[in-house]
Amino acid sequence: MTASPVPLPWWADAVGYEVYLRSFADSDGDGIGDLRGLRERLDYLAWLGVDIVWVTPFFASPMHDHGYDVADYTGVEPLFGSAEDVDALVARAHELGLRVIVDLVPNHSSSEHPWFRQARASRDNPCRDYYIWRDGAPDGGPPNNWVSVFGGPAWTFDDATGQWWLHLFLPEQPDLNWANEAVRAEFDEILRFWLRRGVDGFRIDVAHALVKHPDLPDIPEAARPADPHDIGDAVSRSDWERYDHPYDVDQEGVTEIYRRWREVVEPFGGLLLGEVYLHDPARLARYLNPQDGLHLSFWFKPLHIRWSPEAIREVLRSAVAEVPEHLAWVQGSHDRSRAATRFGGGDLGRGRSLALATLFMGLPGVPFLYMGEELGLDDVAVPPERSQDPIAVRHRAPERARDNCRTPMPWEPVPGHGFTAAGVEPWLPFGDRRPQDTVSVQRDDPSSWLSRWRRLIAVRKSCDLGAPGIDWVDRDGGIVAYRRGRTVFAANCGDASATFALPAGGWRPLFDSAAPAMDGSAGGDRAVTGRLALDAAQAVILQHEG
Ligand code: TEU
Repeated sequence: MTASPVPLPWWADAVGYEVYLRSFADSDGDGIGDLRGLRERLDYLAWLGVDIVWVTPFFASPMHDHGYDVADYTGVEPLFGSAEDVDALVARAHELGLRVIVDLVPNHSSSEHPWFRQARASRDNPCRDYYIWRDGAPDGGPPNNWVSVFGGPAWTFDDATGQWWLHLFLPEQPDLNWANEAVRAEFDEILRFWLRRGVDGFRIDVAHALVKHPDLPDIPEAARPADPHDIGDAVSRSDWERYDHPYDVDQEGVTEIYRRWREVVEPFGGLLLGEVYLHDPARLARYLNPQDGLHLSFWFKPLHIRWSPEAIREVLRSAVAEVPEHLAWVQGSHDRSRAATRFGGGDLGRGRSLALATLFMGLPGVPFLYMGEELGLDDVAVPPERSQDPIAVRHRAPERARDNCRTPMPWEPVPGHGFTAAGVEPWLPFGDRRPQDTVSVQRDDPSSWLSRWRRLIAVRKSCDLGAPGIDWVDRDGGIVAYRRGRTVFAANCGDASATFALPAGGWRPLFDSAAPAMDGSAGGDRAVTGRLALDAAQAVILQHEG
């Protein structure tokens, strides 16, 4: 008798899509995207071919960090809609075969959460220990030298109770104390609440930071050698990057929380996808134990590299080697400059972004798109007077502002861009989007970026990715390529045309990033053998014949 195979989880061959809710679709004409707007656009996502829709936070919030400051984990922010709108969203998504994952923010709450209000009321309030309070240093300064990710000290003094509270982000985002069992119990119930409402899982905000070293020691200045592949942008010159972080993030014990959550989500078949923002794949792997860890984590290194074959080879290979099967592959997010812009801007950047996506598609794990990536959208240069991001507004660091990648989706070439009603000023400007940037124009054009991305996703679905393991078949030079079972994925990540040797046999093109229409790849759909030539930024998927 042979053992029956372990069934694959529902996300095994999925493609994910991040919806930055404020900027996706505005149904009520207030200039801010909302849940009903998203529901009305779900058909588009189904048509595009994605399976998982990650929706950024829609919970009650004073919006100091645009919803990543949650004042009620089970209440819906009226700006985005109602609990019924969430139900309707999930129901419609499921009708279309889409899964919805919600954005859980467990590292910190809003300072307006009732827990924090009570915690602040007195030192002996039962909620005091939900947060991290300390006396100041002997000189009257903060308890230690920790810094906020957004800049400045990670501590704020509370006049009323004479102690400091810890916040790795804004002062309005006090860090929860995960050493407290009561906090753990609260979150078990929050997870169950949303699972019972029908959501399919969670994206877990700053999943690597929940546990802090109990002694809160000072952190040392960064001693890392410069990473030759790092993009070297404003982010890498921030307060946060000036330090190493041995005590404030990625502590022993954080994975215990996810072990507990696995038990909570398992009866519902829920997905746990961590925002584990660590650039060391070996550290990341610790969160992804198949038995009791997170099911998936994003791998963010591709958002921090310069465009070069060496950098791409390194970020893909190092992660695949350490964490097969459990990575969510991303090249964009609502926190970073858009991929097309980072990779050179305009058609150059768009082509490179599509080439990288082609490489993502055959790797073990789940590729995710950031809203608008499929249109090849560049950043919008949001003028300083329109800045919304607290990094720009509070910390006066416009060069690090995240607004440029968060502007509204251009759906149609009409006033309001199909995002909002004509004449409504959206919360962030549309910028100078052209008709050919919009969904409706690209949808009708088989040679558009959107059409190519859609074909790419369809090809991923059609090829057999069941084969375990991948073989890197590139040698050197500009081409990055690997073979998975009967399929080869290859991209020219260099600046000039290049050729590479295909593995033995005939190879039939399934996808060609440079081809304007289906099946019109460089070699037609005839099988190719021997050496294959690819232009700079051209990417292909080929299947072995026979
Ligand atoms: O971002 C997390 C974040 O900023 C960190 O992971 C950071 O990039 C890293 O530690 C630097 O090394 C999430 C959300 O995506 C973002 O929009 C929120 O502002 C933030 O958390 C706070 O909730």
